[in-house]
Amino acid sequence: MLRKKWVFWFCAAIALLIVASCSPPKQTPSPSPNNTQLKSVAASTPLTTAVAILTPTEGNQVTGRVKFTQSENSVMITAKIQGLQPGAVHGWHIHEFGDLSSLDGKAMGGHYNPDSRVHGLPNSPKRHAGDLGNLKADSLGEAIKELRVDNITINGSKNPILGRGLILHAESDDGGQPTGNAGSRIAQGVIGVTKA
Ligand SMILES: [Cu+2]
Ligand SMILES: [Zn+2]
Repeated sequence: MLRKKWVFWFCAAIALLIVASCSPPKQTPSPSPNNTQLKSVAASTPLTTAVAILTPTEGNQVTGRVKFTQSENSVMITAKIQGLQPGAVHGWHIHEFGDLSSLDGKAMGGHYNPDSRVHGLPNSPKRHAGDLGNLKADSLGEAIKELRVDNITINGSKNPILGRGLILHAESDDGGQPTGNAGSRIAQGVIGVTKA
């Protein structure tokens, strides 16, 4: 009787050992910072910065960099543009599409206008979300502009601009309808994700 019990417990112990040794080793996922970053963007984690690099449309020489910085209730837009005529005033807007495929900038579509408003200058509360008004070149043909707006977000729920287009026009924006009479498109860029 005592011997039978001993045999039973011995076999049970062996069986347990076999099961334990056969279970697969636990896999620890290898951390990948790049993947994490890409997933965050896809899941619309709020971004704090975005950038548009302006390149000249056909027949023009204007280049520039426009940075967007998100704070709680507004976006600061900082532009540095080169290759303009000294003293010239140029309209600029966020346009509907981030599509660079047209040499004249027309693939960018019309002004970004998700609220179905009329055109206006930044001092007007009733304007297209993409209406940024004008910037002015200095005596060297360079324009540096800072503008804070509260009607857009980089990729939040209020009029997100990520992936849209940025257009610089040949003429000034006079605030008139339908699009400010700012003339042809001399530079274009896509608003994209940037490091910081
Ligand atoms: Cu425009
Ligand atoms: Zn407009």
